[in-house]
Amino acid sequence: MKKKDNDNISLDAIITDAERIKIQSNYLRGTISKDLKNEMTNGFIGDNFSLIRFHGMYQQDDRDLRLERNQQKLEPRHAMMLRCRMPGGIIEAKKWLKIDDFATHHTLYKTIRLTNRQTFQLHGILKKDLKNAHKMLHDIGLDSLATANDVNRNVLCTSNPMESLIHKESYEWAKKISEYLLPKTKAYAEIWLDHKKITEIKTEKEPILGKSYLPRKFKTTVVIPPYNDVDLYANDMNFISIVKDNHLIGFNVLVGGGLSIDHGNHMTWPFPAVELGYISTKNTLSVAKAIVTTQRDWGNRVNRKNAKTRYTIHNFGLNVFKKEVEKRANVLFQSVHSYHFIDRGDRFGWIKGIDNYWNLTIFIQNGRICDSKNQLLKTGLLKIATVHKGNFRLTANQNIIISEIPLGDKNKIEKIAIEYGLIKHVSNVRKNSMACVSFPTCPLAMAEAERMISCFIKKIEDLLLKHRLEKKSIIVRVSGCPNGCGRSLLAEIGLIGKSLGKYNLYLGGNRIGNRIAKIYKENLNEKEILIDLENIVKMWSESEILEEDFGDFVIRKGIVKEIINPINDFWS
Ligand code: SRM
Ligand code: SF4
Repeated sequence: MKKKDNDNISLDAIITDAERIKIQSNYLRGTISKDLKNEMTNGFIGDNFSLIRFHGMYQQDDRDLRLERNQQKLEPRHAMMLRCRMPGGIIEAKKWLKIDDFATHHTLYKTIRLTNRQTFQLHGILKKDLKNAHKMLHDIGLDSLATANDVNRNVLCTSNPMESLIHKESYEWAKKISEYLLPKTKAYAEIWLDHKKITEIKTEKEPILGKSYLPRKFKTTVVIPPYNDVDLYANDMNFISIVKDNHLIGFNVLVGGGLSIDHGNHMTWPFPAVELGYISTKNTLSVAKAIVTTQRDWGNRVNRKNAKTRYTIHNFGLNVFKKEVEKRANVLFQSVHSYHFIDRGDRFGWIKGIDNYWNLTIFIQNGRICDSKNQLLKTGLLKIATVHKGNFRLTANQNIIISEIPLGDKNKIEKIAIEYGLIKHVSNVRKNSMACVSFPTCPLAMAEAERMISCFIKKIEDLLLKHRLEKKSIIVRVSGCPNGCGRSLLAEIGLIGKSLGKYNLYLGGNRIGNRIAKIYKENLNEKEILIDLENIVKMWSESEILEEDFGDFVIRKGIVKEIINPINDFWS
């Protein structure tokens, strides 16, 4: 008889260390508490290095300092990145004061980084300050549970300040799904909030995730057409809001999106999420549970490169996957209701909601909130947070919306925004740009992303100006490695880092975000990329079709081949 050690897997089947760590973690506790007291190192040791991720932290070191410290025979400068959980990206403005204060006084970089999953990260927290970081979050009703590792991550929801009533209903679902799929272990509260002593816990259960949690990270969105500003096609599980008589009646459910690849590894491929069918809202949680548990039980636990939902669907077939979900949820999917998307970008400047409140969307270059000589972004947002009674909404494009501003406060907020340089002219191409964090904190970075994109976009702006296309927009995205956090494979121009200063250039994503970009050339430096882009942009400026988007143009002209089925077309 094989020994069963957990809800989903037998010990002899455990091949990867990642699986062993989860199973032996005592529901994510490991020895993190003990490790926290170890003053010999600023890092975490053994399994705890991975386990702290389930609690929303990554151990990192500053890669700019690595060599120097190594030469001095010093330990790398370990510090943690903490990622908050914030479904739909909404936070009361007054809570920002504490986040800003913590970032300023207790992190090495003194910045706040908005991510493309509607939350923020604090980089550079020393081990000794970690508990205070969690307590700070707890004091303002937040946490960082399940923002990393093999669980359902921060649930996204279209930012959409205009359709405020539908947004409210959809947002409530994003929160419900997030709570429902959270790990139920008390480990987070015990370790970080001192709720009780950690003892041997025999009775704890993870009814949805199981003791071995999910095979891999899992990502969920709730989307309100026609704005795909959450990039739903990159996510494992998606609920597209269907509205009748101004009320949310149900969702079209799409599954199996994901973007990461391995350079040269044809067993990995990106895939846009595909339709399962329509469900009414009352079935939302049972369908969410059925999808997650099917992926939990059927997902690949041997090879993490093929462990995400898209590979499970590929291995079993979409119909088999769908039937299993229907069986587990006791629901039959109906045909999808019609929906269409027009764009993925944020709508900058002032927008009035149908609730008569005003919303101000502010562009943040790649989500980094800091003060610079041109713009006092961090101070400006802090000033707004001190007077604004409504919310901040973080967008999945790494921007921020000052939302729910009553007419009477509009001038006051605008005055601050202008005074601190928060409102300024930004070109369309810049507004639609995105870069992942990459150097110096990301351990997986192969090339610069965040630190190069602003100058790179300036060069694209110049190029567009030269060809009288300065009002045009192109979605340009950069990722420092093929994990593709900057969602480059859904860009019209996507760069993916290969090595320092070198990128693979991908072209041909579309505006609504459901077409994967195709490789154009490999291993180019910035100069070479710009020479190629100049030629293509020139052709675009001479195009016989005036309003054609750049991504559609490169495909129509055969500059890259359209990817119809990524499994066959991506590497061919
Ligand atoms: Fe990501 C790993 C940053 C969105 C695919 N990602 C990482 C880590 C944690 C590196 C690591 O494992 O040590 C990066 C931390 C860098 C740092 O210093 O902060 C990192 N990912 C980010 C963020 C901050 C990029 C950003 O600039 O906004 C995004 C955080 C989102 C959040 O709040 O949760 C982020 N990552 C994404 C996305 C885009 C998305 O989710 O819409 C993707 C591609 C979509 C997908 O999942 O397919 C993405 N990140 C990855 C992967 C590849 C996963 C895979 O399927 O193989 C890794 C590596 C891994 O998990 O092994 C990764
Ligand atoms: Fe790091 Fe690569 Fe993700 Fe960029 S794409 S943040 S370099 S893991």
